[in-house]
Amino acid sequence: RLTSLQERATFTTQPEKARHERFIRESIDLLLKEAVFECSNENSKVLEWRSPNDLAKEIDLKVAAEGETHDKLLQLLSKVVRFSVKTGHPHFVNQLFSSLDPYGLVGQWATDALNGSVYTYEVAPVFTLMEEEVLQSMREILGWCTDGKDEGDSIFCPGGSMANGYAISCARYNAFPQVKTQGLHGLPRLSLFTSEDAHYSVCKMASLLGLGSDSVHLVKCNSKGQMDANHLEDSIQASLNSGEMPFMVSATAGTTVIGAFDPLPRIADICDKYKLWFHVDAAWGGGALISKKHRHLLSGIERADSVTWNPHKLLSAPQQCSTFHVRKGKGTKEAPGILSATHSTSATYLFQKDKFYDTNLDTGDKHVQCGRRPDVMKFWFMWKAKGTNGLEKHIDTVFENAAYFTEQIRKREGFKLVVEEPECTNVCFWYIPPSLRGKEDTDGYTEKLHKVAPKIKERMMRNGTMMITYQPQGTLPNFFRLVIQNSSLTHVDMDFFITEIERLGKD
Ligand code: ABU
Repeated sequence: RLTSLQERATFTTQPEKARHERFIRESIDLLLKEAVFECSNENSKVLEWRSPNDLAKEIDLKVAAEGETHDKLLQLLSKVVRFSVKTGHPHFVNQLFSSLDPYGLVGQWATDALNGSVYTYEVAPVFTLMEEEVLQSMREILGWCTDGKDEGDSIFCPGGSMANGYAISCARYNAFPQVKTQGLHGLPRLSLFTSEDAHYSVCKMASLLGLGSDSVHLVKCNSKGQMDANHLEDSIQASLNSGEMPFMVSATAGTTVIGAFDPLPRIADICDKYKLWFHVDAAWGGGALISKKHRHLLSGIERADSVTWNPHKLLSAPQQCSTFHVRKGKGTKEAPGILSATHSTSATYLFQKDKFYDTNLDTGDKHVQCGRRPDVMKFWFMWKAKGTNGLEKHIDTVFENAAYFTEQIRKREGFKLVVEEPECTNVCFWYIPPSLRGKEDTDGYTEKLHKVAPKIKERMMRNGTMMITYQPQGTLPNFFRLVIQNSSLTHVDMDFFITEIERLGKD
């Protein structure tokens, strides 16, 4: 039963309350059956494809002056589920997120049931302390808390792109604190560096922050997709020689497509030498830090000034769960810590300093958002349920499955790896259909190969049997990227992916 207090707050008359309660229970039953349990069954479809025109005919999407009945709403809910992509399905390996963690889901539903916003302790006491606990534990895993000292600070962000934007904002403030009040007027022409395979958000955020995407110098990658540290240093020198003022390097730990880890210790040395802010975008690869076996991939991250890390990716927390961390950094007396110093405006209607509790717990002012969903709850609940050991087991399982899949396609006729030894759990490969095999040296081969992955993807989506993404990169023709991030998958699933691609591309 809903408590009478909740009923009073949410609903009006007594019969209305009962009707609403029944509706909520029926909706939840429907969602549990159709969106949670049925679609994690491998015999169900990943999606039921419809063209946009046909889809618009299937679901009455129009909003109108009069409301719908509960029966009609339940029918609509069922259709929304039916025609949505089932990202919890074991054969959805299309994106850097997948699966539906049971504890994460309950945490997510608790978040929605409580409908909170985290900016002050007074409206979000539990979530405020929960954020502090989870973020501090993440900083410990980053290797930033030595001898019991933790000078770092962290926030939850609406996505990894925004987290990278926070990094640019903090780095720029660190170099030129006057930017907060005076903007870019009077500053030298600033420049920053990231690899050509880094996430596009670095350029996007440089534009948003008024630096312009031309201020981002793209450093070459080696054949494994890792930033070439020699080219980084050459680029910094060239930028200095042209009169620019370099202020930051954004390295990547787990690139979006290839899954490469940049050489963090080398990049840290270069940042020390030129006094540049060292950011690591570990949105994708950060989860590997939890594993004793795989954390070496991020060795050097303990020297970073800031880190982006998305638990909704490799750690499979529900969408969205993104975090941004700063190791330490200058603040001011009024705004201690660089996140506060860079972003606070001290709105007096929300962040009154004469409250009866410790107002350092009113953490909202260091964010650029005002209202903010408590994304911490689902991750905290998962972490509590599984423990760090359970999270580690998850990471080890997804890496083991990726290694198995890689080994299978390495020796299978018709498959060719883009990178021989993938570092993360994204495995990139070409499928060469029988009609193209042995024709590698003929005219038009690359153009024909470029068309294979889109065609197979189309067949796959029309069949609804699996979803895997493809992309070109640089001069490489379209290739598949399989992302393994769901630890309930087994070798049987890995074998299925291979035979299904062969079935769909047998011509
Ligand atoms: N940062 C979002 C990555 C999207 C994807 O490639 O799955």
